[in-house]
Amino acid sequence: SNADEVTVVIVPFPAHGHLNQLLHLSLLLSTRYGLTVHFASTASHNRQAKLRLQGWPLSSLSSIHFHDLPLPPIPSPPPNPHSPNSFPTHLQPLFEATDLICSALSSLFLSLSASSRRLVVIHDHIISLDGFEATAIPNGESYAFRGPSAAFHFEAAQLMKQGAGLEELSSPEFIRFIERRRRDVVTSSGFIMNTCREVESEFLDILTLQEDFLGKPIFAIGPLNPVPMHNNTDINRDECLEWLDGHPPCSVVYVSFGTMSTISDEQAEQLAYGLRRSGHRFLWVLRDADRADIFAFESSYRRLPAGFEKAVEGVGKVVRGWVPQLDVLAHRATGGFMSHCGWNSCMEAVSCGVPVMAWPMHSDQPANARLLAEGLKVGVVVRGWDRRREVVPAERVEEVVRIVLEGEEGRRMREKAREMGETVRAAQKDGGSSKKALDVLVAHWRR
Ligand code: BUP
Repeated sequence: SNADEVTVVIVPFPAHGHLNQLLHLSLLLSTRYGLTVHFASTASHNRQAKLRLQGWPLSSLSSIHFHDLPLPPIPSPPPNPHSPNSFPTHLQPLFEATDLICSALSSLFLSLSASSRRLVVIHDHIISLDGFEATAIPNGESYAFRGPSAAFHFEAAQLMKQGAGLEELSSPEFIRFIERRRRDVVTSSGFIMNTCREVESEFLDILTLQEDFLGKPIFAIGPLNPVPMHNNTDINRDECLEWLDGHPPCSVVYVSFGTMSTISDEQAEQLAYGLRRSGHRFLWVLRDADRADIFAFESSYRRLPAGFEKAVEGVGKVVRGWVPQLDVLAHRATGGFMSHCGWNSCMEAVSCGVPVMAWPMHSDQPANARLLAEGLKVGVVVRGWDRRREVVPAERVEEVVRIVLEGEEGRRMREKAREMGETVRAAQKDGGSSKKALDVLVAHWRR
């Protein structure tokens, strides 16, 4: 029976960057520590998380108990190319959906707590668990997973103190979220973060003293993503990896702005010209932001200047669907990553040793971009945050590609990124800081 065991329930926020980090954590806990792990979201978000899993064998998914929580269909308005610094408003329905997710969780918590020695709930910190009161479940404890970087949590607290920053997130729903989250922190036993001391020790030290962490322990256990080995014998390899095989080491720029951003046609055109003018090879994921339910709608087709793709054939490849980003970053042909600096992308780039051309779009991304470029010196910022409302011209795109892939500054940056990658990968292994932190946490649950 399960009654001697620790049962873990993971409750992600249902957007890809969040689902992805918590699915990695679920797989680490079940495969490395042999814990019983439940992953609770809507049917469509569970399906999305599994479909887009990277870095793990598909068979490992069978070690997780997925719960498809019954929910009415979530409305899914189309994403507009949003002005930078505004929260992607088409995801608003997801905030309402999380209320329903939480109310559907109470009975799951109760039945699992009855059949286990200890129930550990790990919930995304932007989800508020009204259904879970540590006090009401005597053998239960909860942890808030704070998905973004420590640098962001530091900056956000500074902004809040100054009373600024809220206007960008100022929908009543969002404010309600922040309020309820505060209540959750009081009952939680600590925080889990997808970062590591090798990347953010200074910020982590500050956070332990920061008011919103209430003196509770912070477990920095990242990077949660595995780092895949470069393997060109796998018969199911994605076509874009085969395309990369044909190019020399560190010669290709990988361009992607994640799953929550849509760029305007005007910006796409300047980016296209800039990449072409740089003369360097590129692999570009051109897509609109995910809808709330990715299975309910086809992603729309994005136009590029007439004849562009033909003109760059062999040198540049545009993908309108999905690429296995972790494998792309781990591929030896990839020499730089033009990125919006979502935190998943940052940890993936850093752990694979790839320098970043940082182009932040919203939320935590400006803080992440500064951390990589100015703090760690493994990247260059494409355009300052003060100029976020302007279209980045082709000339600037060309310039940053050349900075990273050519010349002395680029060579130093690539070298620094490579060394950083080794250090960060060591954090996940025996004796490493993140591995130790997770060992301590799991031992505490098993006490
Ligand atoms: Br697009 C794309 N393939 O084609 P971030 C993304 N990804 O594997 P976001 C692919 O999605 P938030 C693709 O590896 C990363 O794990 C990528 O997460 C993967 O940004 C994830 O980088 C994207 O955190 O989410 O999607 O904007 O801002 O919420 O972190």
